[in-house]
Amino acid sequence: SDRKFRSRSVQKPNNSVRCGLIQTNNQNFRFDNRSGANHSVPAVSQTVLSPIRRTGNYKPTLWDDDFLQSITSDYAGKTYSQRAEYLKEEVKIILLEKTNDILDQIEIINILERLGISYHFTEHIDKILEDLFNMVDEMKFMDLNATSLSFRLLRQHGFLVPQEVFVGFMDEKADKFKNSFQNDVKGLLSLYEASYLSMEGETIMDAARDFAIHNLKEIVKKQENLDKILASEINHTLELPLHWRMLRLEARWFIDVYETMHDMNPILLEFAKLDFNMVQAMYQEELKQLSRWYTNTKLAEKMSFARDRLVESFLWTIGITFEPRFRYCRIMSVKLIILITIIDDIYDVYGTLDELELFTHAVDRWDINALKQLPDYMKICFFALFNSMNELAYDVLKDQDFNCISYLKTMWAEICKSYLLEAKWCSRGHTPSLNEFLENAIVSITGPLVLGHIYFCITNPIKEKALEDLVQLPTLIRWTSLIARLTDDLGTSPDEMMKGDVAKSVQCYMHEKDCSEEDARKYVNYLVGETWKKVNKESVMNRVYTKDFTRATLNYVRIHQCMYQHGDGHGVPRESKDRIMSLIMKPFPLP
Ligand code: 0FV
Ligand code: MN
Ligand code: MN
Ligand code: MN
Ligand code: MN
Repeated sequence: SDRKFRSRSVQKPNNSVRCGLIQTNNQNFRFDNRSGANHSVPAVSQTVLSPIRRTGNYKPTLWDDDFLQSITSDYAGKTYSQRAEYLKEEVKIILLEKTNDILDQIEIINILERLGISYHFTEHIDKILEDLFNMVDEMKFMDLNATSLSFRLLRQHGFLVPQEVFVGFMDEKADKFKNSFQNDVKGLLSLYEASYLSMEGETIMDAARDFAIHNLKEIVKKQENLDKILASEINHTLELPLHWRMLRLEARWFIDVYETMHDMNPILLEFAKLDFNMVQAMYQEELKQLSRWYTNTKLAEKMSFARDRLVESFLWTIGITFEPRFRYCRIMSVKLIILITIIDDIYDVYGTLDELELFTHAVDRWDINALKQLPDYMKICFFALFNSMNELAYDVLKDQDFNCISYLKTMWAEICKSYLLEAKWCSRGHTPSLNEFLENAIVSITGPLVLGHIYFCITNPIKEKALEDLVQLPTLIRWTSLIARLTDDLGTSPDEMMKGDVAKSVQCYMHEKDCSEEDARKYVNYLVGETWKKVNKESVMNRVYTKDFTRATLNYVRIHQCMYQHGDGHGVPRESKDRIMSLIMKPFPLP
């Protein structure tokens, strides 16, 4: 009955290491072999003791400091800013003056968003979408593409347009879409993308998704003369819909697609490429600055057992906030993610249970005097954590006369407690029920910490109401953290099980239901889809947070789905190499 659980233990010879330690003086220490030459047994306090430690066997980074400092870009500085300003004005004229019909404006807004340049025109776009929302009754009478596109854009921008705008495309009972639309490729693609903006209980939207997926698959399969670009567009989005995609990477991909479209506008294309290159040059500067900081901390050198992932950490932060104005947020969040990565490895791989108790306690006290109780390798880490959090708190205090250190401290204490609980489960070989696991794992995924941290980085003025909400693990953060956890587990648990980590969502579900790994993965994927519906509702309904913050929470989910799309993009350097090259290193060639 416990087949999977047993096979888990068999695969992982290391799993029992923590339990097998000899207890001396309440420390998980054993006598090191090297001390075997001593004939008398020395007092425990002065012995060379060394715990048995596990290894993550992580691959070294692909991006060392010398390489990062050597990057140069033609698009840094002011060389191209005049051309960019000119193009930006031209795009504005296309959007506002040359296009009179609102549906044509919607099409352009869609292109601007997909090209990654809509952030230059947010006020104009919001105004147009407001006008569109005022004609929501007419949406029933548009064509399938226009209705779907309008629906998606409105919901993405926080307008609560009802699913009933689609009834005109369905049979009388409104339970199935009419067969007359089954070959409308453009309409189906738009309907498919729109269906990912659905909320729980919206059966019309469920029917829309089924109908679109089924027919798009048929079209790819049957139409031999289907346009190659269209076919690759369909396959691309069937793998992961637009609403779930990391914005920058999707823009990078779409710019190439757009270039080949027959109705492509060269002004839009040139502005998209130029802007991409200029933003990329800013990323490179940020990365150089961060690499200097990182090298100076000696964290990678001192923590050689842990993942050394500066550039990957930077990729996460581009996923969460990509716009140039969020530079400060990216810088501070990279530091945070590096610390999370190292501390996670301490709890999952390197530390002994007793050390982990000490570290958890030290973080809870948030007292630099706690350092003297910690083993040496933890001293560096705790100090770096202390400094980085204090740096953020200092900046917030300086700018806003508000001291947020107690919030940061509490969030970190919660993380360490959730990490410790997982380490204890792991050492006992305990596999909790999926719900018991997830209640803790939505904290241990660090969503509440990362998003709370980001709240302080991007919010000015900080609002008492939002803060009260934030500390209570509000639904927006619960659901986004849940998807993050589930996608992390889908991508990383195969390796984690080999290394003897605690059972993750997939394994907990297998254990609980006594089902195959394949079925468990299917169920976890299903949960991802259902939870997105809750996120969609939250992001439209909540009035507590700023648009910037709400967007960051959705982007936080998207970057998880990106990093774990084909495996472990954070732990395995080659998994993210192409993404890093195309987003951070390689500009678009321009004439
Ligand atoms: C966790 O990896 C980890 F370090 C991540 C996700 C990078 C940090 C990124 C953000 C916090 C945005 P791992 O799969 O080892 O995490 P678990 O929780 O499964 O040990
Ligand atoms: Mn881990
Ligand atoms: Mn962990
Ligand atoms: Mn059990
Ligand atoms: Mn993981």
